[in-house]
Amino acid sequence: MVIISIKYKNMKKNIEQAIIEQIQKEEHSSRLYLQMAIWCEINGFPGAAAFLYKHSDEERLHQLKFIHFLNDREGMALLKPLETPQSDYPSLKEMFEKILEHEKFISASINQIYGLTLQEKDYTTASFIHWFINEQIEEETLVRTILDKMKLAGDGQNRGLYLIDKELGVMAASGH
Ligand code: OFO
Repeated sequence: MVIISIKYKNMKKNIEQAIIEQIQKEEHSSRLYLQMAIWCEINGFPGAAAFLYKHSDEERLHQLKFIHFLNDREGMALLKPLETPQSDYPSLKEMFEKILEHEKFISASINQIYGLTLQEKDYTTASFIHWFINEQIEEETLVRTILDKMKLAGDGQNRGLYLIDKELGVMAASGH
């Protein structure tokens, strides 16, 4: 306990705390998308499953990015308890609506940390957070594009749904 408290040299405690909470959110994101991938896999959407398994891995990398940054800045990353992710969805479209909602929540959280770094004049952490601000723009845009395609494909019904699933599989294979 004492050993940890003397290590706060590079980072204010409130920023460290905010990053620890973000580590928890990224870990939850990873598990949320993993559970969604499982739902897709057992409900006949292999393309969406591949897309979400991959996305789950990306969230885990985000979690690690925050962990390493905090440890490198002489803080200490801590893992916190996680809530059980939702395991059932009425439709693929509603699942993707949930993903967009979740990504907006994560964007707001990232922006809040950025605001805190400016308030505390911690420009090193502000610079690190920039990467996540851009990443969130990309993620939200990607999910909005998928939802738009679902609308164009007849609100994700029947053949439209099949084509969307196929496209998600192609996106997963090509690194999206
Ligand atoms: Fe970590 O980017 Fe999505 O949530």
